[in-house]
Amino acid sequence: MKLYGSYTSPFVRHCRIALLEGQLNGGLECEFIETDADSSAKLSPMKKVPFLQDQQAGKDIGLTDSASILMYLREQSGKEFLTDAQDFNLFCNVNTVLDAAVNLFFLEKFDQITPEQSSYLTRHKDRVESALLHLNDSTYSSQAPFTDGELRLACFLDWGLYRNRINIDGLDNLQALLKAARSFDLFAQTAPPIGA
Ligand SMILES: N[C@@H](CCC(=O)N[C@@H](CS)C(=O)NCC(=O)O)C(=O)O
Repeated sequence: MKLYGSYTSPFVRHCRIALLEGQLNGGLECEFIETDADSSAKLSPMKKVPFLQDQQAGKDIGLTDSASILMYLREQSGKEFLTDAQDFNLFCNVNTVLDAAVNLFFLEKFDQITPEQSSYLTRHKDRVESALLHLNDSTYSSQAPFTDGELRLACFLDWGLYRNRINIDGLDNLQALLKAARSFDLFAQTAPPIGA
């Protein structure tokens, strides 16, 4: 099995955590292959990371979204994935916010387009801000094990701070979750590299 991705993507990070968990608990055999935007454009029809290929034991499985990859990695490790509607809702909401924040990031980085130049990007920016306030209205686990909704949220928060895309000052429940996640060894081991 091969998991392709970058060391900075929050979507990939969540999959890398599930992969490490599977390797520790059940001997999951999967190689992580670092992949840049040029390669992902050639190797995945979605032109995004992560993607996964499994050609072990006569299989020919190609997965091109972090959600299906997580489901597959959890299945292969004998674990459940998103069985609770509220946690699933959290996972979906964080994906919505991440898509908005990642779009804002790439448009600014590659095309120098900012929300000041686009009413739809302003809506994306407002979405990120209102979602953070909303997500702060809940409390989260204070230590591992974390749910997949919580892991996705922690991956988003850490990426948002790493890329200077969010401010969580005063958002105590989000700060508490991030602090707790950072003391979970697999979350710490998958932190984005400084300066990338
Ligand atoms: N829905 C996808 C989103 C993945 C995604 O947006 N990945 C970003 C990196 S953080 C990417 O590869 N972007 C490249 C592009 O947009 O061209 C998933 O969950 O896997």
